Amino acid sequence: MAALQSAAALGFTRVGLQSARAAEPDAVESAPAIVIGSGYGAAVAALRLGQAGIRTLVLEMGRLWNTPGSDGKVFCSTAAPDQRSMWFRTRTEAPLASFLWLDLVNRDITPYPGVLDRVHYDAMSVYVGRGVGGGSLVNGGMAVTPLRSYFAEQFPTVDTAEMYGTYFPRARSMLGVNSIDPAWFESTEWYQFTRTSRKAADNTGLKTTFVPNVYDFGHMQREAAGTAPKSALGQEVIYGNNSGKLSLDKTYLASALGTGNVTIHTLEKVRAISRAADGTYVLTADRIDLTGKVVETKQYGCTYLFLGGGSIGTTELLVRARETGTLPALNASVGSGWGTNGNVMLGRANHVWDTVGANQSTMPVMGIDDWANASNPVFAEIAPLPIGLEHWVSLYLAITKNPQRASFTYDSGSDGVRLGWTAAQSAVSVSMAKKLFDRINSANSTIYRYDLFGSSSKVFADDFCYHPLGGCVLGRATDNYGRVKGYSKLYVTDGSLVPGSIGVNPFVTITALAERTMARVLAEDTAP
Ligand code: FAE
Repeated sequence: MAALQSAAALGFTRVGLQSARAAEPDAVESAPAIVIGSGYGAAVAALRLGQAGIRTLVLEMGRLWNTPGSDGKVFCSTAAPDQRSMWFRTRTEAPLASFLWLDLVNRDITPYPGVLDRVHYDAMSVYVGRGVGGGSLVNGGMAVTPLRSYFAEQFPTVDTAEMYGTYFPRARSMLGVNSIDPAWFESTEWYQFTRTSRKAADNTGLKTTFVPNVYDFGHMQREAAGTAPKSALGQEVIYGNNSGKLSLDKTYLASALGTGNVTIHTLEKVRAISRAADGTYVLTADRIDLTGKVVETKQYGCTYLFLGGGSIGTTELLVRARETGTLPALNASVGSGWGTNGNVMLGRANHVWDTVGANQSTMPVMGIDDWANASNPVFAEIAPLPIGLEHWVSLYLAITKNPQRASFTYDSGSDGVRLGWTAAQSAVSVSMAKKLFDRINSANSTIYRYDLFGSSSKVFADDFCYHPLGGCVLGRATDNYGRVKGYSKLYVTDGSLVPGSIGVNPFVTITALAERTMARVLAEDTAP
């Protein structure tokens, strides 16, 4: 974090534009390379550009999360959310809306650039991280490498041997992936909830598997022993972790700033991209203050532009650029091929003797792996519900092989995009999750929980997702390496490249693909 603080102080040169570009503002800040966003794809781009000696500017719409609030902590916990929790809201919008049908979970808050956003479309809302580090600040840290055969199915033009031999190992090592000590897992009260879910899966004849994480399990054991401050064991996760988690600001982005070639501007949202006559890119970005007011509109120029705003951020920028005519040569695939990674959340009620424990770690470490079941492939993460009391709920985030895809369209009224995803498309994920969990309930004589997702007794939360994927799919909107078709020196490096589904939690895949893109681009495109 010290690296981030010192590098954030670095300035940027203002250069005058030539008169040929008189229609544009008379001054821009320019850099050879600009990266939009600071999540996984963006962080990889920034580091590799910086290491190549290319001066690079990162534009991130969220905050740099390094300053403690009045409670001495940078982030707030899920148990006591305040303004730091969510992106400009008057009330939190947690995924679990209720407990015993009561609205005990959400709180009124003051609008502020908080770390978690929930972006609403007509029939789907998407959770994303906001801040330096993007989704890594708010996610559960599950660092899963996809099944090789499914990766090959989703990316038929990508060399899987190279991915599994070079880029996945590189991504895992850079991200600091580690695994829980199985002996500690079996003995600690903090994973009783996982062992209870595993027992239910075992009784059904289903396979469970440990999943690695970027949370430091050594730190977690010290939390349990009382020798480190509690973060994962202190109900911290979706609104940020104050310690323990290797989010991108501690890995890729810290290294990127360490090269001395990378600068990050925060609270700056790029809203338009165009191309100048000389082929360089011109960006328009709104700088906001902590109340959300636009205090300055800036213009940036660059030769190389890397889009890492995430599946919905990048896709919105490119759809708008195509439809408003600022990048008219973008092809028709831009905006399409979007999916939820088949996400559905649900809870089961355990028998009174099958306790889940009042103390639960917020970091998931196990999944039920039924992906090999060709008639109903599902991978279900065993999720925590850490509310500090015994509640007998087993919670899951199911990743189903839902083949449905949707497209984004430009809405000139709002200058935003609409997502064509429908409730019927979510119903496909629900039906797959239900088939698996009906089996589990039947084998264990248990039932679903009806009280967790609002007052409507909804069992399957199918109206939000954590894993937005696609919109600028590799090989369709881009070439086989993320170079955007129709333009040179324009690249996508984030979750937009993944065609709607990858079968497991996606950030390791996004990171590895970005490593592959950067290796190719730096070898072929940036020579003088
Ligand atoms: P992402 O990390 O979303 O970063 C995009 C960044 O760009 C953000 O910081 C934005 O603020 C910024 N941005 C967007 N538009 C603009 C703009 N116009 N101007 C300036 N900045 C902009 O993109 N995945 C896993 O693999 N394991 C997990 O355990 C897991 N748990 C999750 C839990 C939660 C609650 C959530 C929300 C997600 C979870 N995910 C998990 C998903 C994972 O975080 C997500 O796939 C990645 O963060 C996506 O990486 P990208 O690089 O695509």
